[in-house]
Amino acid sequence: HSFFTSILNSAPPSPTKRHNKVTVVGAGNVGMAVAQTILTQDLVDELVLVDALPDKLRGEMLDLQHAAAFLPRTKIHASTEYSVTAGSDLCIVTAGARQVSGESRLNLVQRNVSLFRSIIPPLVQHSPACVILVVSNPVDVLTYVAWKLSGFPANRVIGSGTNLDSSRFRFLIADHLDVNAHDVQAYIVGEHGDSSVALWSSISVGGVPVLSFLEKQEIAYERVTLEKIHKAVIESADEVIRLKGYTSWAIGYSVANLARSILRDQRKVHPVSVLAKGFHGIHGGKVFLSLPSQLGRGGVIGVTNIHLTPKEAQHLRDSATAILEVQNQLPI
Ligand code: 6V0
Repeated sequence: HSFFTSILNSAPPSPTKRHNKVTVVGAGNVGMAVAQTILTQDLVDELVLVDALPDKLRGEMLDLQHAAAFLPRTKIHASTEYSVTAGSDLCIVTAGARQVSGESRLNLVQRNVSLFRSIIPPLVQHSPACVILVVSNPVDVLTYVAWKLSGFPANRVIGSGTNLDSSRFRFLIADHLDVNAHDVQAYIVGEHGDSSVALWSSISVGGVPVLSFLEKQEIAYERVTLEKIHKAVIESADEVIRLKGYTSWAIGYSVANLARSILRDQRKVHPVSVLAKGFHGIHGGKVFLSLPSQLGRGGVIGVTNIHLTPKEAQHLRDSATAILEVQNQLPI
């Protein structure tokens, strides 16, 4: 029995639309914010949740499935077993020990490396052609760890990096100037963390380069304001964690935005963590950090040839050194 009667004598042709499947590992605050943002944006046909806690996982799956009447049609699965992830186009890793207030992201690393040993190999086994997007912190080091454990080419392993920091930066500049954050172009690159680098020369509002505008108007004090804004960006994760215990909405939207660029082959430029060896004088070790990169179906298409002042390039190399110091202590 069927509710519908076919108007054809034979079975209808199967749809030719590309089938998108995304896996989110870690059904915690961040994973669920990512999952629900992806669902509302109609990005995927199948969404898979994986976590180590079966009850929490099933609860989250049912809660999302019960919203089916209000959401674009998406098949939602959840399991502690990785076989359910088979054939994913994109695997987003948010599992991890959470950063506690006052703890630096780099301190989290040892706790999360061993987790990754149980997560990355099965993901790769079941989805050998996927793009891996790492969100767990410290994101730059863990993106390197995921790359090493996966054996994937570097274009298919990406860290969410400073995509979120740049969004916070754009919001604060927009708020300060009372303009729309969409019209603010501004990049934070380098480490997602204390040593991140604000590219002052990249800031423009509605196509007007902000620094040269301020210089021409001789508004010197604004430079100090912008520096304060960068400091506020660095401190903002800690502030949210102190106030509500974790961060979730902004990282959820930020990661869904990356997922859209990848799955829909948008070729948009995002500051994300990529293999940075050879860029801007970064030598001496394979390090992942954020650089404005073009994203599409295959992952990273290329890194933008941004112009850095000698000071900015030095800050970027310092950021690379800070990440490498931690990385070099890892048994990987
Ligand atoms: P959370 O709410 O504690 O969720 C973590 C989830 O991971 C839990 O549900 C765990 O059960 C699960 N988990 C633990 N071990 C495993 C395992 N072996 N396999 C599968 N699942 C497992 O943490 P929250 O969601 O708040 O944060 C997750 C990670 O994201 C942390 O490392 C954060 O520091 C990081 N963030 C990264 C951001 C970024 O910009 N890159 C931003 C915010 C948080």
